[in-house]
Amino acid sequence: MIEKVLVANRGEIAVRVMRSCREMGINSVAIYSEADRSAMHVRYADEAYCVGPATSSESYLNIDKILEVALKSKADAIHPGYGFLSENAEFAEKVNKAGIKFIGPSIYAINTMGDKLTARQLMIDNGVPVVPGTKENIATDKLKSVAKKIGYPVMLKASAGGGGKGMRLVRDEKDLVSSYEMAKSEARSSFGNDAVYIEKYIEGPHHIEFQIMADEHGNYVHLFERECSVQRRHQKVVEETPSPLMTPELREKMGQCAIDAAKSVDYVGAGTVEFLVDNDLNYYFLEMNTRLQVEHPITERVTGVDLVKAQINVANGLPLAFKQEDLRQNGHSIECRIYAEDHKNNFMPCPGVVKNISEPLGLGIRTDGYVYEGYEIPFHYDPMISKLISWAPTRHEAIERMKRALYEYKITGVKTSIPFVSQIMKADDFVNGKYDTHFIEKNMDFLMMDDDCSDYCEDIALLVAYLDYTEKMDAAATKSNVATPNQSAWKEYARRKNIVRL
Ligand code: MV4
Repeated sequence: MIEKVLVANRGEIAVRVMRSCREMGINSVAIYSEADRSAMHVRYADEAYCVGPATSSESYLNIDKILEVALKSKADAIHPGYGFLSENAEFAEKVNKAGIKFIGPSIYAINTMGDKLTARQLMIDNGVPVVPGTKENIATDKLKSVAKKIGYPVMLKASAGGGGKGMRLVRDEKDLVSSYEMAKSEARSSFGNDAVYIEKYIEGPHHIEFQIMADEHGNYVHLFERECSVQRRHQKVVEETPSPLMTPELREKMGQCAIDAAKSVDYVGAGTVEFLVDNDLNYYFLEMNTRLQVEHPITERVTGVDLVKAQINVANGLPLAFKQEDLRQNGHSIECRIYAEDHKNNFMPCPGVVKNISEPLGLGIRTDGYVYEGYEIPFHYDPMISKLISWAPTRHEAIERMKRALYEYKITGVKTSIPFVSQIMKADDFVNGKYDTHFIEKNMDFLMMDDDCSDYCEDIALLVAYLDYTEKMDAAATKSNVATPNQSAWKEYARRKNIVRL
């Protein structure tokens, strides 16, 4: 039985994983970079070890160093979280070879799903629908005839890509060859694999994914869908479950396809099968993510399943504690990702020191975060600082509750996407559940129209505090000749009066 887990990650997900470990009586080991000495996951863990300098490639991606720490600390399992080494087959293999359990699927599953052409072929063989297109790396001389047969617009995709990398949309034959050359060279330089294939382009698609869970005894379940169409440049911003587009019949069919996809690689653990869904509710396999996802909490909220606990139980060789017929979607859950970024300045990341933070609480609210007052968000890593998750019996109430929680959420010192996601909750297309992957670009003007004044309100509050203070001091001075107040005195006064806490 697993008694100590090394969490090979940082930020909110490292804390999230350790929380379940603590509930299970499992000790947690943190690893951290030199920039993360005072990070929350280091404080939360039972033990912590530095694995190198701030740069990810030298710390959170340093396989040999992480293994050395795992052996030294006598961890019996490693949880990779998401990102970093979570879908790195070489890492999983080295972990297993060191006699440590990798909390995730087999090397074979990671490799097969990591190569999009191999995965596509496997889906075809297993009756899972894929977007019409080619099954192999397309050669230059066949390019035009194949594209013509599929019909424009078409999409060129790198086999080693995924998540939007190495992708080109081609609307006209005249752009085909140049786009193909670009996709190929991008794939070669980014992935060291220049295999490219062609698909029919699906207009205005939805991104809907299914959570699946499997054990080592051949049991498979899906934990329903997540609607992830609110994206910007392939970065998810808001996710919800159930999907407003879903019908019970479609859910049943897509859920079964997700299970078939997982079975085709003998999948074990938690995984996610992504689909594109068009406006006629045709659905196509896109890719399978062989890890826990950022947006897993909304699934946890509607199903009542702790996915990290389930992952650890599966890694212990236990059978799944639930069957498909035990699972229900209870109510509605929404997640807003909170980034330290300035959406008014081209979504520029805004690392820096968090001055004040007060997180929302109350019925139906969960925050998964890791920043605290005085914490300096390092610029070396992803700018996502927390996830705000709402739950309510209905979608309408879940949106109202999310708006309430976003109103309560106050962070000063760094700019955050709180005002931006607040506008998403108020956008008609979102409220009506009528949105696809083009939602953000279509609604950009409205989404920028927030009433956030944190830019200047803090300064104004300080001025008011100063005026208030000097007025009182002047009144006192006329009586007793006291000198004009110094800076630190009126700042202190403002702080005591809570005027800077916006
Ligand atoms: C597509 C597509 C339309 N047609 N494939 C983007 C991420 C990568 N995993 C696949 N992506 C897409 N593939 C065909 N044949 C549109 C997208 C796409 C997209 C997909 C999911 C979520 C957001 C998206 C935003 C732009 C494009």
